[in-house]
Amino acid sequence: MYSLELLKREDPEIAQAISDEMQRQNDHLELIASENWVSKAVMAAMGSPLTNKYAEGYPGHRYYGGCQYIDVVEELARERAKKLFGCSYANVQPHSGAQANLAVEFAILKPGDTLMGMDLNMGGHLTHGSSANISGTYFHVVPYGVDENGYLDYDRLMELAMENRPKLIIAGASAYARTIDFTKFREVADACGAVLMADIAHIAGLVATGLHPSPIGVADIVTTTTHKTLRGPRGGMILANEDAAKEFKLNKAVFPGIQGGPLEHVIAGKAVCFKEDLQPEFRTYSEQILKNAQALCSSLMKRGVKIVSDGTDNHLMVIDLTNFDETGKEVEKWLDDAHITVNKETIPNETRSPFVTSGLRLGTPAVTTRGLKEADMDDLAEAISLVIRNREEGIGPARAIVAQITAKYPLDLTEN
Ligand code: DSN
Repeated sequence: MYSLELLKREDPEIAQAISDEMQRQNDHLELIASENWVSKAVMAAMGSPLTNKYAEGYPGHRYYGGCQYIDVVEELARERAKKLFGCSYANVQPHSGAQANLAVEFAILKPGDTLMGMDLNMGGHLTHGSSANISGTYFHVVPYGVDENGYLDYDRLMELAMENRPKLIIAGASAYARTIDFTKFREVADACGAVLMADIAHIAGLVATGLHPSPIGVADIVTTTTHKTLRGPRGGMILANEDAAKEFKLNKAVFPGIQGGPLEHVIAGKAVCFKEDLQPEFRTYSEQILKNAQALCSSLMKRGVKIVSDGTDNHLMVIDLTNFDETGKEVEKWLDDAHITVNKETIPNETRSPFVTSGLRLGTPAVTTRGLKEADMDDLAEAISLVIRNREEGIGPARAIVAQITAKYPLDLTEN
């Protein structure tokens, strides 16, 4: 529902920046594992007059008048989310995954209580107990990690949990390429008496389509974002079964606990996205994400590029650059110059700072939405490997490969 022409007349500076960003998205190949492109229907819902409405509270229980149509929107979003994931409770109000996680932490923990989350350096997330985040400041954090092969170390997790008796364990990651065994987390949580939360922000689309085991019915509470593999608007969500939602007072933890007015235009976008995700085409799309990840990963390994844990089970992979004596920061910049967008990433037992790193994280959800297939992944791996092997000299030849791929798969980012 947006009109760039109108914006050009009203605010040419912002219109120009948006236009430049659209050009960048079209000219670059997007391999940031957490990014994607929404449909025009999702975009239309987000750019709608729903942004004008305050609706603190929940459907049927609002603190403002005039919410009858907003209630329809939020109820549809909740119902579709429950159907998509097979659970009986959904809170679609968290503004982001970070907000969803903070709400759960607020619901379960008191300041000083013990929280276990995956170490940020090993692939975890800021909100799982990083000292730079509120979760690592207000709570006592015991991080867990991966073994020498890059796989989650469930035995060590059990030992740490029994020693430290956390009140909350978070299962989930931002840069972990292997299947997460939620039942093992459940065993640990039961053994030490912790509440188990699964953060499926990265793998939600794979979970919804049955391509990754679901934590629903295993974890007590599940959080996610809606803009990664789910291909929806930027936002968060909390899922559970009704009993757990009541026991932990999850609605209250979101509002008024940590948020004010919900973003109903975004919630409308979530509803549209969940409807799309319930269609058979979304499963086909998700299968292609996995095929592309397998193809990209094996094409890189064939070219001598080291991958943490020697492969992937999901939509992402982490390159270990130590054998090329390069940093993630350098290679991210060179790849950007070659029109390939990635992000630097710490590797297990990282020796460099998170601003420098020894690795790169790559994911296939966005290029799969763009239409790329397995054969294109081989070309893409060649471009990436040219840059890793030849540094600045590899940028020109890599960019030529990217130009061929982007011309073959143009993006349609035009107005509706
Ligand atoms: N920034 C997201 C990611 O890239 O994984 C997580 O918050």
